[in-house]
Formats: sequence, structure tokens, C-alpha cells
Amino acid sequence: TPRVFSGIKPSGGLTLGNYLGAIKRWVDMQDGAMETLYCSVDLHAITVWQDPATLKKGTREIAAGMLASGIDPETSILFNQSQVPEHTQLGWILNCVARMGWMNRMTQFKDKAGKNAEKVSLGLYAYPSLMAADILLYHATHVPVGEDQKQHVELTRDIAAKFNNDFGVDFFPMTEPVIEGPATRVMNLRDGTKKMSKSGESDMERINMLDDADTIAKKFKKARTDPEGIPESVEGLEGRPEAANLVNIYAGLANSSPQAVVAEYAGAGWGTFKPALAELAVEKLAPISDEMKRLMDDPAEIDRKLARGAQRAREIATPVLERTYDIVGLLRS
Ligand code: AQP
Repeated sequence: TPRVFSGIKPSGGLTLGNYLGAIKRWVDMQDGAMETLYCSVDLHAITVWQDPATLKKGTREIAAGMLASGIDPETSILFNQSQVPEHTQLGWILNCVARMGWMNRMTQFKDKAGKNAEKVSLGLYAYPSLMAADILLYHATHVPVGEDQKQHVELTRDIAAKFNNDFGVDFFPMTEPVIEGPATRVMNLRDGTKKMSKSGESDMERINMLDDADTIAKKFKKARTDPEGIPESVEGLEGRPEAANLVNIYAGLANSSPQAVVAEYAGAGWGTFKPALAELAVEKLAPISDEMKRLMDDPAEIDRKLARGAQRAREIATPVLERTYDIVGLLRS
């Protein structure tokens, strides 16, 4: 059965990048024919230091963000990773399948570790193998992700193929990354060559889902651009990462395409485009952030929904883990 899995790390507040690159597309997929599982991946968040109280709050914020954006916890299975212990159990087995050489090629690790590779946690290095377990535990066939995660989904396929080959089984599927739409890579507002991240240094470089209307307007106003305005056609955005980013964000929010946005604003200066973008962003995000705040006022209710989601996730995960243990030769009591 085709099945969708995806997750977000509670390593900070949700950003517009998470919304356009992930959650908004998850909502669309939920209404299709495939079964959908969406997850807050707290075990990935702790690969770098997290303040414990902030982590709990962040996990609930992600759940609230998904619910407020339209993830229906009856249609989709919405849960938090550490509440389904099978993720770590399968993760260990896959650690023993994945090769050091494969992990060494992960560009996200290189970016995050930088010159400090000796000082980062072992978990940060192994994280793509736990991500493979997240996906394969549900035999997920499709993983909607942003461009930045493509390499990790490819690694998941390599791990699945090696497992199947080593044990002579046809057990784990070859998962497809699903990367589509105009905003699969939302960039940093101050530097269009870097992606917009939850944990980036300055708050001015990202739009947070909980930002108010004035903050959103201020951040777009101060966003870096170049002296040229909106070109006559999308070709005119080449080599202009900041300009392309703002056009892509507009297209993502408007359910439109960069071509259509450029056609509408051809020749306009940033003084026209940026306020229009801010207005569109507020129109789309304010209802979501209002609903998020309302949901976060009742953490016990979020926890109940997550507990129910974990229970449903385990119904799928338990038999897959049992079978994996059996294939590997691990005794079960
Ligand atoms: N800037 C982005 N543009 C498009 N998609 C994005 N995603 C994240 N940032 C962008 C997508 O959101 C999903 C969840 O990502 P994540 O939070 O689990 O991990 P991340 O990509 O490492 O996110 P951050 O915001 O950069 O977190 P930090 O700063 O803590 O490392 C994924 O599908 C991702 O593609």
C-alpha cells in the first residue's frame, strides 16, 4: 500500500520554510489516496543541545502547527517520534546496515558540523540512519520533503536495498522523495544562498509561523534584495537568489507559479512588491497562527492527540519491527 511519511524537528519555532516546504504540501497529500503519517521528530532535535522545557514546548508547537494548518488527526496519523519506541529499535539495526562511507558523504552533516566535526554528537552523525528507520518502519513509499532532504531519502533507499540484499529478502520498499512546488527551498531573507532555518542566528532572516503582522511586514521590508525590481520574465531572476526567493515565496503562498507572479508584477520595484508580499503572507498565516495559539493554550489536549497518534502509529510499526528482528535473527520473547 502506498504510504506517506514525513516529519519536522522541534528544534525551534516553525518557519515559513517548514510551512511551504513541508506542512502545506502534507495537507494536500492527506486528501489523496495514500495513507499519511506526520511526525514531530524530537529524537532528531536532540542531536544538538535542546533546553528540556523548550523542547517539550517545541514539540507541542509543531503538533499545533500541523493541526492549525489543516492536518486532520483522524485522517492522518499525527504523532511524536519518541513516543513510538520502535523508531530507535529499528534505528539501531539500520546503524548496523549503513556504512561509514555513506554517512561521510552527507552534505547536511558537513554543513552543520563545519570545522567542528570532532565536537558534535555521535547522534548528529548517525541521524540520517534514524531518519531511514522513521520511514522504513512504516514501509513508507513516498516522503514529501524540501530539496535539502533529498540526499537523506536517497540514503534511505541505499540502506533498504542493502538490508534486502544482505538478508536475501524483499522487505523494505524503495522510498521516493516527493519534491515539488515553487517553494521546496525557501531561502534566508538576509542571504539568498542559505536556506531559511529555525535555528539560524538572526530572527530577521526567517518568518516564524507565530510572527505577528507587523513583524512579518518589517522582515520582508528589510529583506535583502538587489537594485533591479521584478523582471519581465523568470529568466530575469537567474543569478539573483534574493529576488528569486521572494518571488517563490509569493508563488508558494498564492498557490501560483513564479511565472505567473512575475507576469503580474513585471517592472514593479521592491517598494511595491514587498508590501504586497507581506500582505499576502499575513492573509495566509494569521488564521494559522491564531489557531496555533488557541491550541497551545491547552497543552493537555495536544498531548492527548499525540498519545492517540502514537498508539495508531504503533499498530503499523510493531509488526514491521517484529518481522525485522526475525529476519536479522534476534530472538523475541
Ligand atoms: N527553508 C526551507 N525550505 C523548504 N523546506 C524546508 N524545510 C525546512 N526548511 C526548509 C522542510 O521542512 C521539513 C522539516 O525540516 P526539519 O525541521 O526536520 O529539518 P531542517 O530541514 O533541518 O529544518 P531547519 O529549519 O533548518 O532546522 P534546524 O535549523 O534546527 O536545522 C523537511 O521536509 C524540510 O525539507
